[in-house]
Amino acid sequence: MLVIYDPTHLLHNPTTELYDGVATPSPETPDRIETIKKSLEELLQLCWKNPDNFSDEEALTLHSKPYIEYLRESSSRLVKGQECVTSNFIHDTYAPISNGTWAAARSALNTALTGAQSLLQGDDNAVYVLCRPPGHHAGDAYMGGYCFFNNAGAAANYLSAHGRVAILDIDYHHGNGTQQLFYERSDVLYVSIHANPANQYPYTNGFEAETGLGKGLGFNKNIVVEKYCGWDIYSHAFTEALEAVTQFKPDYLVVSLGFDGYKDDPIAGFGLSIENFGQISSEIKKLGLPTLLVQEGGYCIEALGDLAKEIVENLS
Ligand code: OKP
Ligand code: ZN
Repeated sequence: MLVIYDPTHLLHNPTTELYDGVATPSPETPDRIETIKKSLEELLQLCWKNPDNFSDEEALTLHSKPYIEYLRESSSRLVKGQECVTSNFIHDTYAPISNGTWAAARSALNTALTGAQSLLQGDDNAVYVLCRPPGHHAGDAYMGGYCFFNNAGAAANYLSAHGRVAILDIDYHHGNGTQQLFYERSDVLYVSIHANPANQYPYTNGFEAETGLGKGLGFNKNIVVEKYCGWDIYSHAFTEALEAVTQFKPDYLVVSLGFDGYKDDPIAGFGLSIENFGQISSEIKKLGLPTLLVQEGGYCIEALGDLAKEIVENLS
């Protein structure tokens, strides 16, 4: 397996998010990716690559001009130590911008697009995009939930010029941004298994009645499970998700890979063990598709390295 990694992510280092108006430490920290990197470096079958530079025109096609300019300017305006979570371009209070945010979010797009390109070139049948900040809550003109640009969405859109693309989102939270970006498209399928939005973030989207619009009707599938549901229930939901992917007959698979379903995740958790993530991974391998793994959430720092290893070892 090939891994794409860029240390530029370190420039985005938020200290606090606003939770119910109160400044709270942010769990979306640089050591998430650094700990996964250290752990994967122990696996000898991996190849590592730094991302290529993609132009703004290539990388930012899914986002609106005013939103892009807002993020670029606000990020450059802030000085060290300053953070900002209020604007017209945010859907919650969980995406703190600081001086390094633009560079880091932009590099995450390069990382995802380099992964997509490597997959197209046939460098490997599975590529791991080890990026942050995550992306699946970012929509065309908004940030939120630690996300600024939609990395998996950009990769899927890039691949869609060469075939049918299925996005399988296994982060604990619904990827409302990804859903929005592809809601009226039939060439990219979005399938997500996530915690019930009636009581879990992002609250506003992710219900099973949301199935797409216009041409996209039938190409958005939300599968809802409850917090701490455990493997018995989760595995059924996962099988249902895989059936939807298979039925679509994609040429490429993009996995929004969140580790926050892990049982000890501090902000989430489906009650899944490290072995369960291995089972998920071997089922994905059985699909036999060129697969791009794009890192999303996962906040249990002590387990992230083992979770990533488990995914890689069962998919290689
Ligand atoms: C991002 B990703 C926690 C309130 C909600 C936002 C969660 C964003 C998750 N105190 N926090 O999908 O992992
Ligand atoms: Zn999540």
